[in-house]
Amino acid sequence: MANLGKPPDFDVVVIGAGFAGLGMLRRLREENGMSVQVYETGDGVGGTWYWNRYPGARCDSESYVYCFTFSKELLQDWDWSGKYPEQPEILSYLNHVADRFDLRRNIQFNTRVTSARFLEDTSLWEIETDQGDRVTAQFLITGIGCISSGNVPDIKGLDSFQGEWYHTGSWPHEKVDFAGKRVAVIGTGSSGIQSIPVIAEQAEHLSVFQRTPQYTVPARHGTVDRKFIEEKIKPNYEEVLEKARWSVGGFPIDRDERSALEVTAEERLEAYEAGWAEGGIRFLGASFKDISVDRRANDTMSEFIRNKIREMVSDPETVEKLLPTDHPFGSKRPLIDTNYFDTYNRENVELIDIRHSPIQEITPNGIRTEDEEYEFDMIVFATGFDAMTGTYFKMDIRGRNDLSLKEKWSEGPKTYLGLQTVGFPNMFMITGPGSPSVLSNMPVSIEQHIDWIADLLQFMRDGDIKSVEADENAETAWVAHVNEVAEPTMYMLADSWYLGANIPGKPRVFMPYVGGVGNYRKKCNEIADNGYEGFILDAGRR
Ligand code: NA7
Repeated sequence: MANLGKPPDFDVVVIGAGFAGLGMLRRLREENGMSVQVYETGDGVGGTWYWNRYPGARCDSESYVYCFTFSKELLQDWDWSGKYPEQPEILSYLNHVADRFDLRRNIQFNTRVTSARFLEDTSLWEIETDQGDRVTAQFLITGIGCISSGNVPDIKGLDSFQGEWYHTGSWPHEKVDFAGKRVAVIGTGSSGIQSIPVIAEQAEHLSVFQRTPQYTVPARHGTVDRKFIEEKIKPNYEEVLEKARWSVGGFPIDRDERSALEVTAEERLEAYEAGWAEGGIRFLGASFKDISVDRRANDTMSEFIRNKIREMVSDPETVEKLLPTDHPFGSKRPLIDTNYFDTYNRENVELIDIRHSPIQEITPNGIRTEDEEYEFDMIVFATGFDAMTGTYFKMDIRGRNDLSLKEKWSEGPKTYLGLQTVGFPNMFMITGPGSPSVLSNMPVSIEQHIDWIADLLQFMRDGDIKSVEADENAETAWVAHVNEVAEPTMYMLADSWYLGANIPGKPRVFMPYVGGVGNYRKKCNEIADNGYEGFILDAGRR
């Protein structure tokens, strides 16, 4: 009770200094006039783009929509060099934002939040860090990313390996030299398919250990089309961005509103070929409306990609291993690549199918599968993340009645709108589970949450409201809705990290919201307009 009446150290503590944390800090400090403290584990800003420095790392969103939109000047001033932004350039951009808006003075780097506890007598959060900080704040906001806890699989013998090994998601800041080395890459998700072609060009020999074959689409990456940006984008930025905000995936592209099954085979092929030629998100986003919900429609696209693989890879045995036949296109995270399949035509690259001959152990000299032992100088784990919930569980977050978040979410995350979870008043998650998050162009979803949260905090301040907490019924209904919209989609037909299937023992629950960013934004806005329906606003505490 000692804290009663005492003001908190900060209005808000934000965890993380990636896109979400930087944007939240700026908005709350500059527009709400709040005191904000950000804690960041890394020694610089950037979040995902600080840690994922592996060769070939780049974003799958085209650069002109992978950015903050709060500043017209920033939008006009910043020039991306690539069609897709590459990791070093995104990191430079985020550093530029931090400097330009003087954000660093409220960020404490090299500091990991270890615990956060809701103090019921004062309705404040008490936050502790590994640097010995112990501070209070009225609000706790997580900007910790959805894919930020690396998954190094528990394979027997890793400690005995005498070569170098790395995980793509915590890549060293120093240059990793592949020259003259025999390298293994385990994993063929986004990080694998981006890094494999680059490593293949530098290493003496590269062995790719593949568990699940993938559908991947050429990115058609290159330098940015300046004419397009100067003539079509910059003069119309607000319009372009509005289109992205109300779209399905956060991109300003038009979807083909026809069914893949209502057109002739020739028309379908023509559409797929046109999309393939454009590449990347334009192939994925502009496809027929029923690819993600109708298996027969989906089969047409899945087979189209399989045929492309057959055309691109020359060795028939390798083709067989590469063909994805056990899951439909789009049921795992759609991938876009640069020279991925071509890489298997190189003399120094081999593909090892570990679905049929699983890895048994890592030995001092390499990797032993059921069939064979291979020798390596280096192993690259491109084995993904404990997505959506892993980073939350690394902290001891406790709400009312000392309930831990880990306990509350033991059967899978439960949230209202992916923004709050019952039992944890005054805590908000930016792109939390139950929101479009990873199924969308992240900055669009991040900024929507930032603005929505900041508006609510302002509403509370104006109304002298001390605490806000999602209502139990609202949360239950939202969780049911998230499941209901996911159920008929292709997403339920693969073992993916969206479902937690990549982490042994993790509950199989579809975590992001598949209803589309435009629909989701509309729901959030309506809820706010109705006085924050489904949230309990309490003026009484503190
Ligand atoms: P992903 O997409 O989770 O890919 C991880 C890959 O590693 C995938 O091919 C997995 O096979 C494979 N994997 C995972 N665990 C193992 C074990 N134990 N043994 C062998 N292979 C394994 O992670 P990424 O880093 O590539 O991408 C993450 C996201 O970042 C991406 O989707 C974008 O949003 C950006 P599986 O398919 O599970 O059989």
